[in-house]
Amino acid sequence: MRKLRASLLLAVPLLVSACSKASQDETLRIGFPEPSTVEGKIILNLWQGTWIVALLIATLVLGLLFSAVILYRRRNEDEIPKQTRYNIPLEIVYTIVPLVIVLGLFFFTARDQKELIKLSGDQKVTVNVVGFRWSWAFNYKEAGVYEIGTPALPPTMYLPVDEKVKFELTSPDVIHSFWIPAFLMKMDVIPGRLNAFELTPNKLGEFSGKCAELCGVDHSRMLFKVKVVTRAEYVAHVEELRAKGQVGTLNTGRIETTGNTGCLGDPSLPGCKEGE
Ligand SMILES: [Cu+2]
Repeated sequence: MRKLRASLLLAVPLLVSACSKASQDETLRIGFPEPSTVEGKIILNLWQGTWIVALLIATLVLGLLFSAVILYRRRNEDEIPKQTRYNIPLEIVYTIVPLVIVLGLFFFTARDQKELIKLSGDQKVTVNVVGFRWSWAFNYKEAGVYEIGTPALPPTMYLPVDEKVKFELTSPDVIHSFWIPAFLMKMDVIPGRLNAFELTPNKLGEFSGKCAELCGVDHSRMLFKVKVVTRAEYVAHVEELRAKGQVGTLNTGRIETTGNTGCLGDPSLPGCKEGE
């Protein structure tokens, strides 16, 4: 099945053959970044599978279209084609076939989604992600520390590699959406509701994240970074936050928060001046 998928996807752009291995891989992912989580492969497979179905259908439809254009073209000025009012078997086929395709796509989507949003509760790290106008706070629940950002100083989330993490998403104001493209996963952050999902990052490195829901004027500034590090570096970071006094939990946006969060050098926030 994997070989079939690769060959079908490779067959599409023949120009790929002239390209490097890296760009071939990129073409095979059809725009998706390289998955940096264990679960990312499920999403990538679904994406590629859907493309294969779409390409097969496109080939069939275009093939029928052009063969009809060529085979049944008008051959002289007076020709009137045979008039057909209906063709029951054909109509049954073109009703059933799309139905099977849609149900098939639905089946695989529902199957994978069930797996992806399943909460097993055996995570090593739990991060309560608070999306607020206009940045993010990360409450590391086991460690009892937090990080908070501003539009000018986007926060960085640290995660230990190869350990399952549960993200608990909350918002004190409007709907945001928590998205780390390299993790191939995105979920809405809805006020008054606890959304959650679990992932296991399996590649060391720095990844970018953003808000994926048009939430207001500074939506585009709701950026953050994710650093997937070794367990030792993760622990060191937690201790760093503790040393800075960022202990406890932030449930609301920083604007309503007093104390240690301060203005973090961002004069654009209400009540904040340059140098604060
Ligand atoms: Cu937002």
